[in-house]
Amino acid sequence: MNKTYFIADLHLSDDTSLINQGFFTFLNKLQQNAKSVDALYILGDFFEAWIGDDNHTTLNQKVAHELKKLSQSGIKLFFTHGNRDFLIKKHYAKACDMTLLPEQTVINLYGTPTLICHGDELCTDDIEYQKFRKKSRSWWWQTLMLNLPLSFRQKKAAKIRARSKQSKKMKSQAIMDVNEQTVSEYFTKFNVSQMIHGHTHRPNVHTYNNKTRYVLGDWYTDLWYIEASQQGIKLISEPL
Ligand SMILES: [Mn+2]
Repeated sequence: MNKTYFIADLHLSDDTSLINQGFFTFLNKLQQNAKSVDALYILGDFFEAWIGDDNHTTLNQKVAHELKKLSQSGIKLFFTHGNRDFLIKKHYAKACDMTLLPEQTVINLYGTPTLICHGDELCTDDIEYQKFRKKSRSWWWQTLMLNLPLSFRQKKAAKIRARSKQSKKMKSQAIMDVNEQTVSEYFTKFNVSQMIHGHTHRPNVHTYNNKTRYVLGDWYTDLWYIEASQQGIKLISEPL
């Protein structure tokens, strides 16, 4: 029986060796079952930060190497940007042998049209964030950022990381949940009865009449993934 997998919010970085290792182990398991795995979808915030495809770190290159290996074993790879790694571009995607998806994509998941997205676009109660999101996804902002010297971007990222390390606990709680009105609008707009996303770090399965919304969890203490097949969808967590 063929399966499709979904993950999000791993927040990989040089400071997360346990998660990084857990991810490579996860990939290994998929690869061992490659014949029965159709695809892996990474729904954003895969990396804790991304400052440009020209920032070749040991971790970034190892991840690309492992993903490419997975792809070569016949598993299709897809990537939806998160609010932390939206600057991943074609160059890195090519190194990983993965397809970059638009921010919202409807896929045919074993016969059921399913909307997949990172999920930050559903958190419309956070007006400040939505303003930043709009700006940071525009071509002019991205061109401006990516044309800054790499060393400058690295210094800036290091500063942000130092600051966020101090407030890690507060930060993960501070992410707002989705706005249910927006969720309802997305179901209608994309004409789907099924939705899969991450971002909120509130893993759960929500049902509304005949519609279902699956929320992936982050990988801070356990790994979370969705396994979909003809039989249905399972939200699964395992210790890292
Ligand atoms: Mn996010």
